[in-house]
Amino acid sequence: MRILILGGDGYLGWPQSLYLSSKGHDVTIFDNLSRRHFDLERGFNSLIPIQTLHERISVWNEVSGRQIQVCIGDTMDYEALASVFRDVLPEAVIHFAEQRSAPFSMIDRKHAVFTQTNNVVGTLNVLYAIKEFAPDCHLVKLGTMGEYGTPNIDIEEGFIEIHHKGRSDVLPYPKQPGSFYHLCYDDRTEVLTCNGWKLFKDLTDEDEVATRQLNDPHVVYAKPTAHATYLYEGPMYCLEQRRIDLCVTPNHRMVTSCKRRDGTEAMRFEEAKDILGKCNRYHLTSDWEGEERGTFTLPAYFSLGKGKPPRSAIELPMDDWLHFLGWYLAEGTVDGKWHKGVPNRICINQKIGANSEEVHTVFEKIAAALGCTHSVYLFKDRDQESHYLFCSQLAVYLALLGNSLTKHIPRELLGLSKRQLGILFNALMSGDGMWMNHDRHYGRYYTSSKQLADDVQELAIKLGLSANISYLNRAEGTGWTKQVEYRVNFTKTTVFQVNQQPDDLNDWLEDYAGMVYCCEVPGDGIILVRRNGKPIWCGNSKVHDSHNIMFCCKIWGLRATDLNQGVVYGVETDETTRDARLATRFDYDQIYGTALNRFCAQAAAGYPLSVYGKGQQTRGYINLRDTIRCIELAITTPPREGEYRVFNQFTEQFSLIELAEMVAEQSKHFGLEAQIQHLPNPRVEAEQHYYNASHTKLIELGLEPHLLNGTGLESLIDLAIKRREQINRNLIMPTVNWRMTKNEISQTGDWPPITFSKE
Ligand code: NAD
Ligand code: USQ
Repeated sequence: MRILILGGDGYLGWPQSLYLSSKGHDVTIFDNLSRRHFDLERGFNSLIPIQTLHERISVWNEVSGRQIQVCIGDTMDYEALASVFRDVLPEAVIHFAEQRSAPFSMIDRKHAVFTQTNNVVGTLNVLYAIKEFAPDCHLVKLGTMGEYGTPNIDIEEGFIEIHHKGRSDVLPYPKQPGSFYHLCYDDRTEVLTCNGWKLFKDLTDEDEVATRQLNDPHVVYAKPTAHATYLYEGPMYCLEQRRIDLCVTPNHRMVTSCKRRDGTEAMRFEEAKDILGKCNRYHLTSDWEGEERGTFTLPAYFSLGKGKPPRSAIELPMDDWLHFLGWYLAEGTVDGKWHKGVPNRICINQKIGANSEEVHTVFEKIAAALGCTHSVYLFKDRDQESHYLFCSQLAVYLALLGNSLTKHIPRELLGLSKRQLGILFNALMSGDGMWMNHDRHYGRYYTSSKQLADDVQELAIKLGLSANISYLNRAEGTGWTKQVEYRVNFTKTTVFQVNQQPDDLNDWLEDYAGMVYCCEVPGDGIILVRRNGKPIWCGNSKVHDSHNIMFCCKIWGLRATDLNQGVVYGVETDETTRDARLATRFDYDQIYGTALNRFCAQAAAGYPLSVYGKGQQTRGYINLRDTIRCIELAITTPPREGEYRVFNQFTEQFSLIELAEMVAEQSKHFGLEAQIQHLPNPRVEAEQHYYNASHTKLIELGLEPHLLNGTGLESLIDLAIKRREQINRNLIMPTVNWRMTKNEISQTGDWPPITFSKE
């Protein structure tokens, strides 16, 4: 059989290539060598030295007499992929070519975006290449048991039978996409971007959208990895309440909140149609870090007046500037003797009273920094005072921030730290706001400018408040009072419960025909959307490889096997042991090392075994030898045309603590006293949970599992002991924390240096 192995230079892909070549198949490897590149860039290494890909291939040819073809290329590069498909015309494609490390994807936004783009777009290209050049070939895709998470029910093998209202069906477990982009918002929904609120249809490639994670409330802007726009005709789930307004497709992923026993709230995903008519709770607030900046630069100014020298840019202390700007945006105007349309006076009128001293001080500070005049005029009869600054450079800049109908906060200031945004917000509130209850941060901000209302809402959200916008159309007024008035209402309320009365429900299904939109973002796939001025954190269309593969089988009649594989351990196969130069990788580091390989290396090197948290996390495990056999079983019994099938590829399940205890026990045979150390868990995951996953289909096809008995484990520990001098202790400690949006893969030697007794 002609077999194309994507990612054939990796931990699994290499032994798979050797195995299938030894069985007489014509194997071609396609790999971009990105895994090796990561090692070179970061100073990481496989504990067992691995040869270059070309060296490996020639050694294989030497020991077996068989030829493996190689093509260096990237699945993201469709031309390269198309060319290998054209040359090979594969009958089976085995797809290992993904960024597969969970800690790697959690380093920061860049790594998360890379992972999703590489994996999702790469797989889409593979699907298109199959359709275009080899529509009859069988795609075997390496997925992961992790896709199922840890639900509180048995995990079935890909599909689950659902009985609902007297009817039943077998549906994908646990998701059921109907198209590439099937979870979307209507055409009136906006999304918060780094350039402000935008309708989905107006999003450009430059826009980053506001995201957060289920367990991390920090707002982070991220570039969508995909945009979705399509025509939709069918029911929409609508929810309308004082604080929430949504209209989404019924299978949209909503983010609801539920109370834990200890009174804290946990966010979770639920499909819109499943929450219809229920009293759901929603998490409204988030957190923000932003950037502290010491100064604001007032741009240089070139006067049109005769003989006046240009004035260079002026640095103003940022805190003073924000204080002043808040007052200006709320109450200020620019005017004065206009020379050729140039204003030269900034004015604030306000009632004499509690704020007088504050305004005086802030004007004095800005006047001193600019070297201009500040004068105050008191209208004693009206209880009013006017503050004036005479400075064309400042007046021209402020004029650019709009008039009463168009005023706005300069975009770059909305990226400042929470503390500095607080200064701006308080000044705005002192000018045009009203506190109903200051302690509870319950208040309102009034403005005639729609943009300023949007900006103040964003400010409030970044300060951890929930905020929505309502407006009053004073059509019956005259002059300026005829204007629309926007009101930003905010509170500290974090969680909001929608109460449902049987005769007055807040949500319903409504027929819809029109465009629906969404975008895909890294991480948990949560974005901040707004409809009718009411923002809410909500799920996005998180359509991944499996969904795309299933969809392509349906629409194009492709045949595919999705292998949801557990954690793989071990390094030896009958082929890799034929020559030391044919070895596959053995990763023990914090990024690519998986638990059991790490524990064996740690035991060999005299480190404590690094169990994250309680250690009751249970996963499915499989020996490397079984992995390659399972894939052979899959390709020799291909699915029929249009069939998408799923196998759960693991042979045993263990909790981490069980694994660590097994390694500690086996290590005793080598005279080692391995200690188990419970480290604070760097990941966000259930540490104690129900886990019962089905895995019978591969056994039915003839798999005879190599179980993790004493000898298998012993040989792994033995191998690690033989190489323990090469273990780099700086690579072991985990430094990627799921709760943080920026992590360093720092090489830390927090653990004591190893001392080996001379044998
Ligand atoms: P690996 O990182 O060792 O190998 C992946 C290979 O793919 C590397 O050689 C890399 O250079 C290549 N690659 C990555 N992106 C590519 C791209 N865009 N174009 C071309 N080549 C690319 O990983 P692995 O452990 O061999 O895992 C392979 C697959 O098996 C992954 O999809 C992973 O999710 C899955 N899997 C692995 C395990 C495990 O424990 N190792 C468990 C379950 C599932
Ligand atoms: N863990 C520890 N200590 C360690 C390393 C990990 O306690 O030193 C814990 C983790 O917190 C997690 C469990 O061990 O609970 C498994 O972690 P892992 O790093 O061994 O494996 P994982 O991140 O799940 O990923 C690996 C592969 C990935 C594949 C997945 C299959 O890297 O490509 O998708 O196994 S599965 O876990 O079934 O989803």
